[in-house]
Amino acid sequence: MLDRFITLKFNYLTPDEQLSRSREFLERMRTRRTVRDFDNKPVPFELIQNAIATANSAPSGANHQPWTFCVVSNRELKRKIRLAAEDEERENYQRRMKQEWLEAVHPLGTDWMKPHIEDAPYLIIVFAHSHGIRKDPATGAESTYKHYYVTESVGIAVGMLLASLHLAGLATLTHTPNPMGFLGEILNRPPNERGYVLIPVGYPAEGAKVPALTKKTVDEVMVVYE
Ligand code: IYR
Repeated sequence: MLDRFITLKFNYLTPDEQLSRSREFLERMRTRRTVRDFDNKPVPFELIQNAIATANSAPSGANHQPWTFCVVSNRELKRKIRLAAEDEERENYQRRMKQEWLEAVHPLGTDWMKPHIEDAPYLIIVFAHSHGIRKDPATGAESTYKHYYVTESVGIAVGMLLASLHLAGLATLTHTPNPMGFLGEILNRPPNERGYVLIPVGYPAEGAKVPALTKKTVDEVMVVYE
């Protein structure tokens, strides 16, 4: 961990450069849409790896980086994950969830069927670590240590992951099948890791449709105190 300090290398930009980068980023990010219909066209692996490296550069509580990013392209594993996710979602849509939930998700046009989990060339499944485990190098004995702000840290990292994938010209779906215990079982994750989000990544299917959503304006969400 951090036991020394180095001088920050900070890239001061000219005001023009600041504005143009900021505007360009905004315009690009505004075109991001959650996609639910994927093509099976292959995706260069480096785009996935770079997005995960970007996410891994995110700030995290005590810099513990309490996350694992599982990348699944294997057909049988994708099928298993689809079937398990559909079992949970079928229960959600048909029995488990209240009318208010059904009404809230209705405009998105979703249902329990998740063919995109198999169609997308890659699934990135993010796991959050509830605590850390370290091994004593001398004795090999394992002990646990506490993580801080796990949900916040992983959320920030996932935001950076989605931004990287979008800027790389890829489409994503942030899917949180509830409950997500099956992800840890299928991917054989250790007990301190819990499923956080399942993200199919790829290109949109030809003619893919998205709901005609609008976003709140910046004035609705920003409160300025001068
Ligand atoms: N997880 C379900 C339903 C769903 C819930 C919310 I909250 C969304 O923003 C979108 C969908 C599904 O994926 O179908």
